[in-house]
Amino acid sequence: MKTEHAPTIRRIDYQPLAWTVQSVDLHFTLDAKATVVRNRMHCERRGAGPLVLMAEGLTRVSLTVDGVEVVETALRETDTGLEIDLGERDTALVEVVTQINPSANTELSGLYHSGGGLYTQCEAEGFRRITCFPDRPDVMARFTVTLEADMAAFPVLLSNGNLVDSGDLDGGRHFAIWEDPFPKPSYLFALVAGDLEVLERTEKTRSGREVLLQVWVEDGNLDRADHAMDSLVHSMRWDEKTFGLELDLDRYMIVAVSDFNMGAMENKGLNIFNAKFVLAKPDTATDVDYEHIESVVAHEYFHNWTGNRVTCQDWFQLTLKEGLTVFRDQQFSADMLAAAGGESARAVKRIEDVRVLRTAQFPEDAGPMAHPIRPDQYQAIDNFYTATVYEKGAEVIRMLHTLLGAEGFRNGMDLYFSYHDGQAVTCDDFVEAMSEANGVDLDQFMRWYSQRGTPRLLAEGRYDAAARQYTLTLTQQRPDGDEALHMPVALGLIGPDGADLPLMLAGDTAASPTTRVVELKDTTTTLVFEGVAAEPVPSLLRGFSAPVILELAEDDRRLAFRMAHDSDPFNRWDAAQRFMVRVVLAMTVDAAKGVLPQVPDAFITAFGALLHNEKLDAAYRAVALTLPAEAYLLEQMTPADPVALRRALIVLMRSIGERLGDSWLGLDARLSVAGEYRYHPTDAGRRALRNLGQRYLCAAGVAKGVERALARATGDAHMTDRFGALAALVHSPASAEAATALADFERRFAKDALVMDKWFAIQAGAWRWIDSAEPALARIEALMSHPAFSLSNPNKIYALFGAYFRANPAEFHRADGAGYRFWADRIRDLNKRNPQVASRMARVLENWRRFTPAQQALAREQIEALVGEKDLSPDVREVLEKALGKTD
Ligand code: B3K
Ligand code: ZN
Repeated sequence: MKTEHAPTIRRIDYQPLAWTVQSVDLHFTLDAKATVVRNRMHCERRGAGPLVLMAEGLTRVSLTVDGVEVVETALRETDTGLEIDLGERDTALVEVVTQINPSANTELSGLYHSGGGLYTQCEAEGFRRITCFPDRPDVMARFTVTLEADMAAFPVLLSNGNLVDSGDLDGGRHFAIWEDPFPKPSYLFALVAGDLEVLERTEKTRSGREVLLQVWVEDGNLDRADHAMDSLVHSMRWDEKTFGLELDLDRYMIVAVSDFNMGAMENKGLNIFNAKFVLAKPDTATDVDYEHIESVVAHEYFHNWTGNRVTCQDWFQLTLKEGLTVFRDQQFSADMLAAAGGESARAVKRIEDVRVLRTAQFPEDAGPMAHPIRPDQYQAIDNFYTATVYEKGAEVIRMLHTLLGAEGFRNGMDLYFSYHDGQAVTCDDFVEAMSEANGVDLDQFMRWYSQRGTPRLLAEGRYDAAARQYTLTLTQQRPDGDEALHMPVALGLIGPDGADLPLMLAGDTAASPTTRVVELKDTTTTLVFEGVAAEPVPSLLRGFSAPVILELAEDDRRLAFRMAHDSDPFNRWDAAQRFMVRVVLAMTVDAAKGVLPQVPDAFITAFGALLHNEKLDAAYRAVALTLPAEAYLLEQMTPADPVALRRALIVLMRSIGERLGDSWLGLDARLSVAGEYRYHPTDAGRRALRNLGQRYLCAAGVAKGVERALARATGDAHMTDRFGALAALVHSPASAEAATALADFERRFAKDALVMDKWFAIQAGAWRWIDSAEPALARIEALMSHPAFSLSNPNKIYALFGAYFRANPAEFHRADGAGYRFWADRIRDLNKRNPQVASRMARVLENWRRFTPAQQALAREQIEALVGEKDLSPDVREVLEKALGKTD
């Protein structure tokens, strides 16, 4: 592990390398403890200078150039690897042999051992932990890979591309040779060796080519692979239809592995997945798991074009592939949902995506890690796989889609591929293709790539009855005083009867439809709507057309009106969220003063009206009646006081459960879904609303609700119902029933690692509904010695520690600072094992300055103690120093 203070890498310093690699032959003699890698690179000169190879933690066995050992004088060891002076040559065959120990690789970057098998993770800089190589995305080479291993230990041998040969060797060994026909950067290299089972399907691509699709899983999991396979086929079809993009290989493989740092990885033709985003069957996976699997499978598949065929010049351009691919997977999921569940299901998807943006990205963009979607500098690139690069990046692409229209966007994509297929390019190249294909100037739009912080949009409306005019003034406010942004604002005006008004701006010859997209380019824009017969209620930023914070003064009456009438389903949901935020914040002020918070009648009435509106789909009602996430609410408080917020939320949830108890109980019976479980948005929506109702009923301690939840949690329900009921009990004062349900769940699933992750997470996130309840921290400390828990498995870390730090703010930010001390101990330990995971966990306290002075002092003490330690990984150090304001 590198322990030095890492240097800052800057975007403006980008230089192409003097040497590139045309083709590479890799030969692996695989072994869990001592794998030997022989790497033959055919290198070609592109400019003046030595051959630069990156290397990390490798034992080098030999190094030759054109068959001759490299003399010491031609070799320079550097902080990141080595440089070889190749004299006057223009081409060179460089061969390097290294030895590595996959079992000792606890960082899970490079080649590592998991559950008896060997797996790789190379993005961003893992390949240099396998062999010496110019490990940068702008070096694209053709790979041939030979894998050789013991047949009994590693019966399956996989790598990128097509299998060209395989066979037996002496001594119970065997080999496989894989050839990837497409040049690729080293971060897309992958290999898998293990005892795996496969689900296979052959499909024809749109042009009639037959392709073999495979989902590889550990022994015993074959009955959980169908949904991933279906999702893959749907993704293929969608990309053919929407973007004319076809699978370019004869074989496409997905492999599920239990130990994995993130969600999944788009290695060319050999995607490696965290098992939780592959494995599902009704008894073990919830509707939400099914939904996530579909979108992650799609995301990795879509990378094959946006990321693999056209990749990034350097890691600063990460959003080029990530923002675009997230946008593509969001559109795919929305289309899939709409095809099965109608347009309302599409709106629900948009709402979920914006919820993620607001809870994860907005706080990031307001804290010490704030960065533009294309950052200008970093110390550890793994710290920049962020919500900003991914989710805000996707919003930026979505704005292009809105500004150019679906057809214009498609034309831009076509042009992008026609110019850049097979290249490593920049975000400018992408936006230029969009601009050229549409004859639209997007220079100002590029500012989205360089400004950090969430812009605010201040809106003010004025109605002039005599002139029948409505004047709307929209003012952009940018955090760093940056220049004005180019953004689309979709808006409508709602008449007093609740119906949208036709929109007519000065200069229009005819009224436009009821939602109109206005392009803002200036700091202030004034719009004058003509012929407005009565004072309208504005509905702004429909569909969340730009990633900004909209500030518009609306009283309770207006919010209730929009909750009832806004024709834009996103804004209708948003009106409910705004009402909830206002109510919760007012209640929190009382809670902080020790006054018992009161829930206003007007709120319960508006909430109940949505609940009772049978014209709205169940899925939509479920999202509309879900309270905003605590992380999002804390963002609206200064100082943030999680304990007072929690007190307010407990009162609010109880009150919703009590005052609407009969309605929830009635719905519970009406929403039951008959027949076998199927993953379908309509069914899932009914289950979601029923589970939400259960949460409110149990929170209020409604006896019938608790009884039903206990029966469901311990009966023979599928996982969506079982877990929904368990969650309702754990998040309630019914502690005896919760304990019974938790014990039942543990008994059933003790051997099922993925299901046990849910069991750990629900307990780590448990609120204290009654004073006598055990604090979450005590429970977590006890669970660390549970036989199903493991400190070397990232999913377990995220389940037990991540859920506590992120999803349980009131318990984590305890007044005695015990939560922070626990956090610091976990970071110390994880830093040694797995810096990427440690750094993700370290980030949970980056916004420590937002909390009360007493909490700030306690948090600062722990952060400073950690920063003072000398063996901190660059990943963790960068995060903590930024948190303290030591680097920018
Ligand atoms: N591209 C990978 C992320 C790799 C993260 C490396 N620390 C997964 C994805 O976005 O599809
Ligand atoms: Zn991605």
